[in-house]
Amino acid sequence: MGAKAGPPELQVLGTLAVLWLGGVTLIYLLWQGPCPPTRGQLHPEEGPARPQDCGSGPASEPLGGEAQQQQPDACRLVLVESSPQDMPFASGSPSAQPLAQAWLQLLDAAQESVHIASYYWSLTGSDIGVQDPSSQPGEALLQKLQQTLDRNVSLAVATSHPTLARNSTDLKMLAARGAQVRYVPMGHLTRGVLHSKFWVVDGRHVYLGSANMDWRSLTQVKELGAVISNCSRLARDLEKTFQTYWVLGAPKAVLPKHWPHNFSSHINHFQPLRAHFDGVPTTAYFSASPPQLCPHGRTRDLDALLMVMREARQFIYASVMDYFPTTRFSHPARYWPVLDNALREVAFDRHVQVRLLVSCGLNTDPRMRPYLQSLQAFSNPAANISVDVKVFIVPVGNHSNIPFSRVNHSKFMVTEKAAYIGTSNWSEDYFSSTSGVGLVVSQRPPGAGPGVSTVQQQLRQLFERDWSSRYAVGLDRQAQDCTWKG
Ligand SMILES: *[C@@H]1O[C@H](CO)[C@@H](O)[C@H](O)[C@H]1NC(C)=O
Ligand SMILES: *[C@@H]1O[C@H](CO)[C@@H](O)[C@H](O)[C@H]1NC(C)=O
Ligand SMILES: *[C@@H]1O[C@H](CO)[C@@H](O)[C@H](O)[C@H]1NC(C)=O
Ligand SMILES: *[C@@H]1O[C@H](CO)[C@@H](O)[C@H](O)[C@H]1NC(C)=O
Ligand SMILES: *[C@@H]1O[C@H](CO)[C@@H](O)[C@H](O)[C@H]1NC(C)=O
Ligand SMILES: *[C@@H]1O[C@H](CO)[C@@H](O)[C@H](O)[C@H]1NC(C)=O
Ligand SMILES: *[C@@H]1O[C@H](CO)[C@@H](O)[C@H](O)[C@H]1NC(C)=O
Ligand SMILES: CC(=O)N[C@H]1CO[C@H](CO)[C@@H](O)[C@@H]1O
Repeated sequence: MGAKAGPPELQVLGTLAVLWLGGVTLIYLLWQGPCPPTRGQLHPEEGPARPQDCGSGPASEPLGGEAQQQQPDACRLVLVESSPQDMPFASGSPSAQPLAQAWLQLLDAAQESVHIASYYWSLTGSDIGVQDPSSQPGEALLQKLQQTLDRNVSLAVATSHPTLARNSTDLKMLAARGAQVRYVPMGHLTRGVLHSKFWVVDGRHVYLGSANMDWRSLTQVKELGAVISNCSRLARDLEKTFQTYWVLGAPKAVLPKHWPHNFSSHINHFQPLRAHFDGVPTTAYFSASPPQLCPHGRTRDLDALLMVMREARQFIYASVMDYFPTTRFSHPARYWPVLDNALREVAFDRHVQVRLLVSCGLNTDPRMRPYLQSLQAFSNPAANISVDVKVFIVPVGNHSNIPFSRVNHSKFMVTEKAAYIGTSNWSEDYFSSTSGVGLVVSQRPPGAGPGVSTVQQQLRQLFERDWSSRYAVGLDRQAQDCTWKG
C-alpha cells in the first residue's frame, strides 16, 4: 500500500470525486444568482426553521432573511474546552475559551433559531440523583435555553433514541416551552447511535466538539471543541447534516437510498471552504459518519482522519478517549486496523513523529491496554521511528460522588498542517454505524503577524500542555486501574 497515493479505495474515491466535482462546479455556477430576499419563515409544524431553499438548486438563504442576508461573512474560529474542576495545569499554561461561556454567548447571539444535535441530554444534577455544586453551570444553561425560547427563538433538537439519560426531563421541559425534539432511531436505522454533538445558530454560527448536553461536560469531564461564528457558508453546510437527522427522526422514516440533491455538500476535502478567518487564510470542511448519512459530496469522517494523517510530514498528535483497532459493539468483534495502520505507516514511511494520548478512567476497558502497548512497541528511535503513547488520568479527588465523569472525553488530532476536531472514539463502529461529525481546518500563517497563531498552533499547544502535564503518564508507569497516584 503506497503511503504516497493512499489505498486503492481512496484513489477511486478521489477520481470519482474529481468527476463529480466538475458537475457540482457547474451547478454551483448556475445557482450563484441572487436569492429572493424572502424572510425565513418558521413553520413549527413542518420542521425546524432551516435555510430556505432557493429555487430548485441547493443554494439556501441564511436564516434570518433580509437582516442577516446583508451581513457578510466574517468567519472567526475559537477553540473551546472544559477542564474538570480541581485539575489545575501549571501556571502560565495555554488554555482555550471555557465551553460554558461559549455556549451562553451563542445563545445570547441567537435571533432566529438554534439547532442542536446531541447524543443525550442531562443538564441537571437531579437527573442522576447527584447533589453537587458543579451541576450549576448545566442548570444555568438549561435556564438560558428556556429564556431563548421565550424570546421566540426556535429550538430544534435531534437526539439519540433510546436515550442514555432516561431520567432527564430537560427535553420534555423544553418541548413544553415550544422546542421541537426528534429522537433518531439510529439503532434501528444503522445499528448505531446518534453520537454527534454540534449546534447551528441562525444558520451563521456553529459549535462542534466532544461535549454532550451534559452538566458534567462543563465541570467534570475534559472536552474540546470549536465555535465558528459569523460564517454562514459553513453553518449552512453543517445544517445539512442536522437535516439528515431531522428527516430520520420523523415518524416511520427510512434511510434513503440516495439523499435528495439539496442535502449534497459542496464543501469537502476536495473543495474546502476558503476564506480569511480574522485575516488568516483558512480552509475548512465538515466530515460525517456513518457513510449512510453522507449525502453526495460529504467527506466521510474516517477518510477525513486518514487524509489528515497522510498529509502530515512532521508530527501527528492525537487525543482520543478510546483507541481500539477492532469493532467495539459487534459480536463477535472484528479486527479493524485502519487507523492503527495509518499511524504506523506515516511513522515508518515518513518519519512523522506520532503521539497518542488516550483517556483512562474508572470506566476504561482494560482490554485497550495491549493495543496501546503494541503501538508503543513500534517506536524505534534508532530507525527514526517515533511513536509514543500516554494515558491521561483525571484525578477523581473528592468528586467520586459523580458517576461517569472525571475522564478525558476530547477527540482531536493536530499535525503541522491541519487540525481535526471530532466526536468519535477510534474504533470501527464510530465510523461504520454511529453518527458523528468532524471539522478539518487548516490555516496559513499570515506574513508578519506577531501574536497571531494558527488554529494548528493553538491546538498543538493545548495538546503539548496535556502531554507534558502530570496527568499524562507513560504506559510503563500506569497503574492498572487508571486511578491517579499523585
Ligand atoms: C433514575 O432515577 C431512579 C430513581 O430516582 C434511580 O434509581 C435511577 O438510578 C436513576 N437512573 C439513572 C440512569 O440515573
Ligand atoms: C413571541 O411570540 C408571541 C406570539 O407570536 C408574542 O405574543 C410575544 O410577544 C413574542 N415575544 C417576544 C419576546 O417577542
Ligand atoms: C458577528 O459579527 C458581528 C459584527 O462584527 C458582531 O457584532 C457579532 O458579535 C458576531 N457574532 C458572533 C456570535 O461572534
Ligand atoms: C430538502 O428539501 C426537502 C423538501 O423541500 C426538505 O424537506 C428538506 O428539509 C430539505 N433539506 C435540506 C437539507 O434543506
Ligand atoms: C529522521 O526523520 C526526520 C524527520 O523526517 C528527518 O528529518 C531526519 O533526517 C531523519 N534522520 C535519519 C537518520 O533518517
Ligand atoms: C475538593 O478538593 C479541592 C482540592 O482538591 C478543594 O479545593 C475543595 O474544597 C474540595 N471540596 C470539597 C467539597 O471537599
Ligand atoms: C467512547 O467510548 C467509551 C467507552 O467505550 C464509551 O463509554 C463512550 O460512550 C464512547 N463515546 C463517547 C462518549 O465519546
Ligand atoms: C459526560 C460524558 O460524556 N461522560 C462520558 C464519560 O465517559 C463515559 C465512559 O467512560 C461515558 O459513558 C460518558 O457518557
